[in-house]
Amino acid sequence: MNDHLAKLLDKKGPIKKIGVIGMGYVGIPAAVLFADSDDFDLILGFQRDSSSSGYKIDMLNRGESPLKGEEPDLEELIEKVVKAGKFHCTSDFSRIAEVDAVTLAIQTPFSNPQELEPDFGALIEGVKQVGRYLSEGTLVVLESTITPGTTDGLARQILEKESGLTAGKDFALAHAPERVMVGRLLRNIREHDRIIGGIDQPSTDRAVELYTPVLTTGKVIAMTATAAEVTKTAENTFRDLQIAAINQLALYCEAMGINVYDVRNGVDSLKGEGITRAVLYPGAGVGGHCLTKDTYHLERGVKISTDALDYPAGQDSLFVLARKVNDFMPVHMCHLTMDALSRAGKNPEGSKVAMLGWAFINDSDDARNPPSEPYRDLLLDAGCRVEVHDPHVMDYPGVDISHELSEVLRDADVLAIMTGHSEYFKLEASVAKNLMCQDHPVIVDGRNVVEPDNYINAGFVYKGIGRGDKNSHPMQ
Ligand code: SAJ
Repeated sequence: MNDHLAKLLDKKGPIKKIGVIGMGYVGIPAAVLFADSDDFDLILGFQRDSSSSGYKIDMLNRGESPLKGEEPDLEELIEKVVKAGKFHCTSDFSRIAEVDAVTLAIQTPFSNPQELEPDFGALIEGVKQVGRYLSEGTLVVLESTITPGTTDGLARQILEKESGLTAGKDFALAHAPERVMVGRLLRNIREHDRIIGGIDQPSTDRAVELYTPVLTTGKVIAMTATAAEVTKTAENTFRDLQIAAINQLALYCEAMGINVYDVRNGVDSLKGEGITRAVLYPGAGVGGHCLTKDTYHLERGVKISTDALDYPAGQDSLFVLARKVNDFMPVHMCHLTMDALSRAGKNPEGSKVAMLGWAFINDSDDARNPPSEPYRDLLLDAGCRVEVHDPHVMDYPGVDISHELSEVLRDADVLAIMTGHSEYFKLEASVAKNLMCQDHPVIVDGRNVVEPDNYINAGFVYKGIGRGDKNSHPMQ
């Protein structure tokens, strides 16, 4: 089979026309970087003409970027390749028949965040479209983050069923996971090493041919398709694990009455050949669209594996336990809040909590799966009144988000910092105390934003994640 495919690809010659499906944060920069390469003649960006995102088609064909936020050089590059006739966006998926290679960059959001089950619906629809118009000798590449086993399993089955062709014989199939971050899309594609995994060697080689021209400092790291899927999910699983390790240590330090940041600095000081310690930062929780789901992609992948998993059998893996530690942190924030209210002689019922920060990450408006949401839910369950401030998030379903910090702080019993937005580092204890207008207001610092003594000396009841050295301070 491989020989047949290798001969077919050889006969077809170098990749000249590429299709990119999904004109989003991943697809648009990928498409215009392909278009900017002299190795390729034409890039077609495929976008469903739906009510929610069909507007992107005309915008892109006018050389404009439909993406929000600052993306250095992206708008200029779109305009350049459109003017040069190297890139065109279309909703006519039948034109997939024209291309030598097609990549799919379609989001796999949660269908149910509580169940952490991904919704592969849009991706499956995209794969079906490719299958319908797939021609012999074409390379198909999945860029979305997917459960290990999907490329060589579900995607392969759909493509073969829809096209009547055989993967690894009539067409090449690979996975090349995206590793882009908002604000640095073009730079990440050019400079990050690119994991590329085919279902067989000819597929891997063909995918390496596709991506090599857009890499500047990034290198190709070739492997099998399933290894590529595991790499992508594991790199985020490992980050989540590292964060869980320091969160667990922060809870230990609170219990032992010491400062986790002293310990962190100490552990981090151990450096030298090969003795690294990836000590990250404790906080009020882990949100976002990557770390909250990729562990469960990996877990599902190993569950459908063929050989028996030797450990763990029937209990949480280390990785799932890490997820549970990180998901406990908003609960811990609530415990700290309740303890502090009790020290201040207040009943949670009716107490006003000023929540500072809704976004899942500092100085961003990205509010996907924010730890602030479970924290707020717990406060409401305890009978608290909650007002939320965030300088960047404009709106969020079911939550009023204020942009007036002084209004949110006014007459509040508790000031709780959930996101480390730069604005909060400038807040003075005296200003907060005057606005809160309490003898002993409470501050719960979830992101190590404030200097504890500034607030303790101003009469606050202070609680901070990992601050066992301060959390039982004498009242001023
Ligand atoms: N967080 C901590 N402590 C830390 C670091 C992060 O509590 O030391 C929390 C953040 O507050 C946030 C969550 O974890 O709630 C996720 O933060 P993140 O910095 O990992 O940001 P993400 O979720 O956008 O992760 C993305 C990932 N990139 C891709 O999937 C392409 C991840 O692989 C990158 O490592 C990460 O960006 C990055 O380093 O910027």
